[in-house]
Amino acid sequence: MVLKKLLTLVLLTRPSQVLLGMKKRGFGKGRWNGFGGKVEKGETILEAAKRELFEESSLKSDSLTKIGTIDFEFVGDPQILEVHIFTSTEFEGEPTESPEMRPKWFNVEDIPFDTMWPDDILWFPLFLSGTKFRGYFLFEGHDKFLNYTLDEVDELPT
Ligand code: 8OG
Repeated sequence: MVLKKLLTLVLLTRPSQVLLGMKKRGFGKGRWNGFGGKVEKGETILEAAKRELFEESSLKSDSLTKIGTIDFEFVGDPQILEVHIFTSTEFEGEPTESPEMRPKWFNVEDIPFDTMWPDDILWFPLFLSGTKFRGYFLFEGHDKFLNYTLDEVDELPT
């Protein structure tokens, strides 16, 4: 049986820049990433994306658009992480440090891929060009993936 855990990830942009946060604790600690986390019982994926964005950055967005979905499998772990990735250029508030994340705007040419999840360098160009995508990565540990698929798609399931 395949166990799936639903997660969200929000990547906000402004012209030529993307907002990332330095993850201060837990899964992915020490890596720059978008804002997100687990979908809780009783909420939709979109509701979870908005909630996690606000909890981790103090920003609110009512216009999140889904840009991609990636399944992550880890060797030896039966649970697959299904990460739903959203983006928006519209949001309210000031990015504010939280116990989980320290936000910072990056120019798109200075995205710190060396201190991000290793798969990100492959799909960020799709996200930055507004191309929807579906991906799968098989990780061994947290620093290396063994194989992957990444496909552009016209539509993404909600
Ligand atoms: O609640 P928690 O912080 O554990 O959620 C994990 C976050 O990390 C969630 O937003 C999904 C995201 N995430 C992964 N794997 C990867 C990955 O390979 N790349 C990026 N950019 N984000 C990831 O779980």
